[in-house]
Amino acid sequence: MSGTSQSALGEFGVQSALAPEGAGATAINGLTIGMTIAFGVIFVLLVLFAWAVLAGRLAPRRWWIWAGGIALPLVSVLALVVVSTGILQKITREEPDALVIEVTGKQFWWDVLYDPEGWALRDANEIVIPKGRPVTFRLKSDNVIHSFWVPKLTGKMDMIPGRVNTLPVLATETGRFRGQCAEFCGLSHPKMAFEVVVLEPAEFDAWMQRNSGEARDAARSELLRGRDVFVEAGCPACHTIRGVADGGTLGPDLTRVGGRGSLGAGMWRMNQGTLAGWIADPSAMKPGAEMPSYNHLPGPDLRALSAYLASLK
Ligand code: HEC
Ligand SMILES: [Cu+2]
Repeated sequence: MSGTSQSALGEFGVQSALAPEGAGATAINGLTIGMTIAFGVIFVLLVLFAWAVLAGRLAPRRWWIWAGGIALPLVSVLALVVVSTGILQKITREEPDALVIEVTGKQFWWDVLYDPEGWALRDANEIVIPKGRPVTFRLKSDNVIHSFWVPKLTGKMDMIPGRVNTLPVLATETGRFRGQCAEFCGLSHPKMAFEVVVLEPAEFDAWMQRNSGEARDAARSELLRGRDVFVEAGCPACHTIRGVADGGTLGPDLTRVGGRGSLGAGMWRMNQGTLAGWIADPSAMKPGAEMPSYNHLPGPDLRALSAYLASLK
């Protein structure tokens, strides 16, 4: 992350594998700490041993080679393989009744489809999940390889064109956790982040209910104007706002864009100002973004359009 004052989610710890809030990340963190301690102890013993020999307090023996050169590495590496394979199996085991969320890596954003065989609710760049309920992420890409990583929840998993990888997650705390694309995927790869929002199960159900319908109505005349500009300017070629313009999938779904915590896949705070800046010149905010700039829009239209998008919560 660039560390500029504009970064939406720069607080320390929102993206740290050492502060786990999910079952997978907790297991990985335990393994990391256990390994560090075990190999730290071996290292200290080795240093003491070498010191004793060099200082002439211990005479070298031939069997040391067998014990220290073969037996010890064999036993410790074997133990590591057994323990880490067990943990890997545990954290990649899928629950049959898990909520399935399909996430497709794009350049440079995330298409999100909740429960593809059921609700089939589409969203983008922010993923809401319930606490304490198993979730299976179904990870895809239709362009290059991306990697889906939310360090506080679990390990990372690649998104590979032509393949479907699954990643089970069990969040143990509520909160907002930052994720990041972890595989170089083009010019704005470092600007391809997202947030996972973990809610209490009842709040999650209410969230789903509230968001599964059409976009919020444009209540004021400025917002109505903004909605018209959205259609007239040709935005629906790439974007869907349910109930206003359906079908565009080349860009993120905008049905509840103003309700997201960040704009541009985890990059800027979401508000009318950043929205207007984005629409006028996306590639200034994100080099290589596959959206044309709309700097020819008259000022009042740009204001109405950004006010309308900000109102979609
Ligand atoms: C040619 C396709 C295309 C057109 C036309 C287009 N966009 Fe986009 N838009 C995109 C893509 C692709 C992205 C994602 C870019 C990224 O994050 O890398 C995007 C991102 C956005 C975002 C950020 C969404 C988010 O979740 O952060 C907003 C807001 C947006 N577009 C608004 C508009 C508006 C308003 C118009 C019309 C004036 C428009 N777009 C026209 C392709 C398009
Ligand atoms: Cu990527």
